[in-house]
Order: sequence, then structure tokens, then C-alpha cells
Amino acid sequence: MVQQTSGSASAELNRLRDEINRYNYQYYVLDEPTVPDAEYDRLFQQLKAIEQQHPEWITPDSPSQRVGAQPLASFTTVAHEKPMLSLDNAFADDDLIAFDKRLKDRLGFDGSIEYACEPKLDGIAISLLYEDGLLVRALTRGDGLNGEDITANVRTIKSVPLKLYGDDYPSRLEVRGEIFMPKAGFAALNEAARAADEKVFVNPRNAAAGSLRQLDSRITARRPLQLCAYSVGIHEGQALPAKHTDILHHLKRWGFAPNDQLKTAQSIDECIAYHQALGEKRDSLAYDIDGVVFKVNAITQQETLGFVSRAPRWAIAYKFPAQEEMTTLDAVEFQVGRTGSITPVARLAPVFVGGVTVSNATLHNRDEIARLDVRVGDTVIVRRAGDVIPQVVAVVKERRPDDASEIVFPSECPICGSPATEVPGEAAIRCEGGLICPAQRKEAIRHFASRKAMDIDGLGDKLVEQLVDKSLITTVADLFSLTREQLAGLERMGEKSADNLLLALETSKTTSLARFIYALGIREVGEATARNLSAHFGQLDALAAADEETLQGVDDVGPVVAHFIRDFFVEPENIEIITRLRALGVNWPETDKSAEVDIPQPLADQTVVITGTLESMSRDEAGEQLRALGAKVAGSVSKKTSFIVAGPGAGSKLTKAEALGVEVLDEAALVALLAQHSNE
Ligand code: D41
Repeated sequence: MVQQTSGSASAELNRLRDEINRYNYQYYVLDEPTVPDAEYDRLFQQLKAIEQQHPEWITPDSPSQRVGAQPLASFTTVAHEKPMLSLDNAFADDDLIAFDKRLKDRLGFDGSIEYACEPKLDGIAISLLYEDGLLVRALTRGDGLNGEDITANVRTIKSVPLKLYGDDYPSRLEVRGEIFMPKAGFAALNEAARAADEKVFVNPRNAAAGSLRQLDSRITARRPLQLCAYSVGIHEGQALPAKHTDILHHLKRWGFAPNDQLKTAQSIDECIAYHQALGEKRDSLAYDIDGVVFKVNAITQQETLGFVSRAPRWAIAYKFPAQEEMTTLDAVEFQVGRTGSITPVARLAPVFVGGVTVSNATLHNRDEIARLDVRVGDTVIVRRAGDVIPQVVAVVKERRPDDASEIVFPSECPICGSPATEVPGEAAIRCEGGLICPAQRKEAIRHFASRKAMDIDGLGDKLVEQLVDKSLITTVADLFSLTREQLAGLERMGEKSADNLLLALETSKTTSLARFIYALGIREVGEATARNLSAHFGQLDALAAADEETLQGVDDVGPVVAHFIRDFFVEPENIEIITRLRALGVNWPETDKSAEVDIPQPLADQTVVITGTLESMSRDEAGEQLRALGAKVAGSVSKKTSFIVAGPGAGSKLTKAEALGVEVLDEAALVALLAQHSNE
């Protein structure tokens, strides 16, 4: 009887493991989750319950073993049975053309060579050994000849199969690949570290390396690591396909997630085009890459070509411009923003990074400077990825000169000399000069004229600068009394541009209440809040008269924002500017909210994120239409997101939505949704 119970329990255990492994495969390899997370969790709990009753049945390939094991005292160094080779680099199209020519000469071949093209992931190269389908050892690449045994850590990575899938794998198989941390996981990890006042990682690669170096694999288990397999080392007991790309397809069958950008190219020109195209996609990929790897696809050709020193002749890495470079911090200056916040800006020795020459980077605030422990004169690492403003991500402490000096925050505004004070609870310091301060005035005017505010075409930064410096305007209201003569007399302005600007000013006068509220530049009142305020009050006077309690009844308005709004409207100077603007013809339609009947809001309570490119409308327009149906449109994906709309080019937001199991709509589905509700 006992026998029978335990017999069926062990059968149940095997069934559970197989089922969990199958779901893992569908999730990580096929990228097609088939069961909800809750179901997966339930199976996992059942598996753990049986294993708790029968610890003797726990095997290293059980999915339960991914949580990590007892800490090690140190890692053991192990020799690679077959050395792990390195890669030659190319930095320009010509290097690639020369590479292709060398290979053809060596092969005595005048046709076109077929290449496999793969992104070069910026992670840590490792080797995984499988015996009879079971993961028995994981080594770092190390120096290519010897690596460190990180098996316990690698076992915790969910996309690393503990047991190969299917049954047609070689009896001994060494899979080589790159362990990396996707950008979204890296951001979440650092966010959590910041919140807990712990050390943050400089970049995803460092985070991946640090996570793999843990002696306590239970820490590694909590890190969002992934594997991308890129080749096979040792293989015994069965022949492999004759092409590299087909080997990668076999690896997919055995449980390794393929890279989503893998392609073949029929000539070196196609390789160059692939490199170009991937470079353009680089920032929208879910993971960091530092180039492309091209490999001769035919294994027989690879064998003929062989290798020199420790790099194969048949492969090359074509690098992208680095997104991180070293330079020196020459000085720190302080910039004054629209609301008076004084921000430290790093003046750097110019350095070419992320495709442009960078000489300024933001240092954010006092806390960030303390976290980086950065001083003037330091050698720093600057990162510029995509269109994001350049950041100082780390200091190279070993290179700190003796005369490096601490960054001193000013006690006075560097522009107007008013006191600069610390705001309790904030890392920022603030100029108390208000609109007396030319810097704040300029920023306030720029903001007023910006596209999402009054949208005054042609009123650029340089022009605002001149207008304020020449005392032609002191407040935004003065913009509308500027004359043709005044404008035409400015630098780089002729009569034609003066007329154009006057026309733009005239056009901008007809606006909406939401835009006008946003344009006022009230602290913490962004576009979305301005829209909520407009929808709630319908009339500016009602908003201006509202007390803090009433204001807190508006969506997204808490005590802090309510206070800022109240502060703004009790200031007589602000009311005077508004009165003048209206007298000069600035107008918008107002609605009487007290008389309004409720319009149906079918998407009320839904939070939506829009990402990627849409064809039939802009993202702004899509947002407008979704909001009209009551939805909230947010900028980042979280568990609370109801669904996302993803067009081509969607990057980390899409990845995050998928990771969180948030519903994803394409443009067609969005159009259908909007159409459905417009008929209601
Ligand atoms: O994505 C990578 N980082 C990557 C690295 C890749 N996709 N392919 C690679 N292929 C090789 C050879 C051609 C030697 C099998 C590699 C590396 N090697 C590599 N990674 C670190 C050193 C060499």
C-alpha cells in the first residue's frame, strides 16, 4: 500500500517536472506562453510539496533547483576541454570587405561566401556541458583556456535548460553562449537597489558579471539573467548539421532560446547592410549589443579556414561606436531651470561616444554626486545611448589626480545672485529669485512657447535669449505686444522672419484650456495633469478659485501638487499676467462643468501605454482618442497597465509588457477598439 502511494507520487513528480519543463520551453524558447503564471505557480508548488516529502527524489535537473544552493567558499578553476576562441574585430566596412577577400583567397573560391549574422551581445561568454541531456557543468570563458566553475549560479537562470528537450541530442554536448541582462531587468534591478540605498550597477554587462560572480547562488537566482547560445564546442555521439545556422536551429529544438535577429547573408554586401540596419535598431532592442558577429556559415569552409593564434579565421566582430567612453571632468557648472531648480552640469573634455561628440553631461543633483563620489579633475565614464542625454555613470578612482577637488554647491543663484536654498526632502537646491531671475524667466518663456504648450512656431531658444537679455520682454504676456520693428532688429531676424513670428503668435492665441494651463508652467503640472485640471474645472476662473481640498479631488493631484497650484494662483503677479494675456486675445473654449451631463467613458479605469510607430495616426493622436474614452495614458509599463499598443520599433516597453503578461494590441486592434467605442 505504502509502496503504491509513493509509486504514484513519484509518477506524479515526473509528470509535474515534464509539464513545467514544457511550459518553460514554450515560454523561453518558443516565446509563446501557453498557461497563465498562476497555473505555472500552482504546478511549481505541487512539485515542491512532493519534493519536501521525498527529499531523496530531488535531482539537480528538477525545476525547483533554480532557486540557488548553499554558498560556495570559492570558485574552482577548470581547463576547457576545447579552448574557447576569441574574435577578431572590424571597425569599418572596409575591414569587412578585406576580411571577405582574405577568406576567398584562402579558400581559392571566387563565388560569394554565405555568412551567418548575429548581434554581438554585451554579456559574459560561458560554456555549458550536457551529459546524456543533463547540465553537468557551467564554466566562464575566462582566458579561453581556463574558466571558473559557476554551475550553481547558471542553474538558476531560467532560460538555461537543466535537461535538454527532445531525445535526439548528442550524448555529450557543450553549448557556448553569452549570459546577459536585458535592459528592462537591469533598470528594475537598479531601481530596487536605489530604493534600498544599495550599490547600483553601471550597465547591464556589469550587472550580469556581478550576478554570475556571486558565491551565493540564491542571489544569482534573483537576478534577471538570460542565455543566448551562439555555438557548439565539444559534441560526441552524433553528427551536427553542416551549417552554423542549422546548428543553432538544433539548439532551439534542444531547449535554447534562439536570438531574434539571427539571419543569413549571401554576400559581404548583405553583411554590411545587416550591420547598418541593426545599428539603427540598436536602441530599440531589449538587450545591449556592441556589434555584429559574422560567421562563415558552412562548417566545411570553417574547417578549411581554421584559426590563427586564438581567433577563428572564419568569424569577425564588427563593432558599433561605443556607448561608453572615458574622459575627464574639467568643471562643474550650475544651470537654473524653469522653476528655479539648480542642476549641476558636467563640463567634460570632448569625447566621441554613441556616435556624437559629447562635452556636457547631467550630474542630476547632490545625491547623485555623492553616489558617484565624483570630483573635478576625475576620469569618468560617460554613457550616451540613443537620444538619452549623456550621463556620467562611474568614476575611475585609480586615476584620481591629487588635486581633484570636491564639487561645491553655490549658496547663491549663479544667474541672478538670489539666495539658493535647499528644499527639505529634495536633493535639489533652488533659486529663490522667481521671475526676477533671467534664467527662470527664459525657461518659463521657452516652456510657454513649446510645442505642447502654446506652440508658438519659430520662437526658439536663441530668440528667447535675445528678447530677455535686451529687456524686450520680461513676462510671457509681453510676447504678444512685440512689434515688427523690435523683432526685425534682432540678430538673425529679417523682416520676413519677424512677420512669420508675428503670425505664429497670432495663431497661437486660439488654444485650449489644457494647453494654457500647461503653458503657465505651474510646478509639477505636466501635460497630463493640465488635461485633468481642464477636464475637471472646464473654466480657468474655477481652477484659479479652487482650494487645495477641491484640487485634490482631481485625478492625479495629490497634496503636493494641489499646494503648488494654489501657490501659483494666490500670487497677484501671476493673475495679472493671465489677465493681460486674455486682454491681448489669448482665448480658449470654456465649458460649464456644473451643467454638464456625463458622457460615457468605456475605458475608464484602464491604463494604457503606447510604444513604437503607428501608421494611421501619431502616438499623440492615439493617446488623445484613448483619453476621450476615459483611459489613462501612461509613459511606462507596470503591473497596473491594462494593455499596451505596440507598433513597429517597440523596444523595452514591449519586452516589459510581455514579461509582466500585459495584453499587447497592434495598430489594427487599436483601430478596431476605437471604432467599436465610437459606435456606442
Ligand atoms: O554575442 C556574442 N557576444 C557572441 C560571442 C556571438 N554571437 N558569437 C560568438 N562567436 C564566437 C566564436 C566564433 C569564436 C564561436 C562570440 C564569441 N565567439 C566570443 N565571445 C567572447 C569571446 C568570443
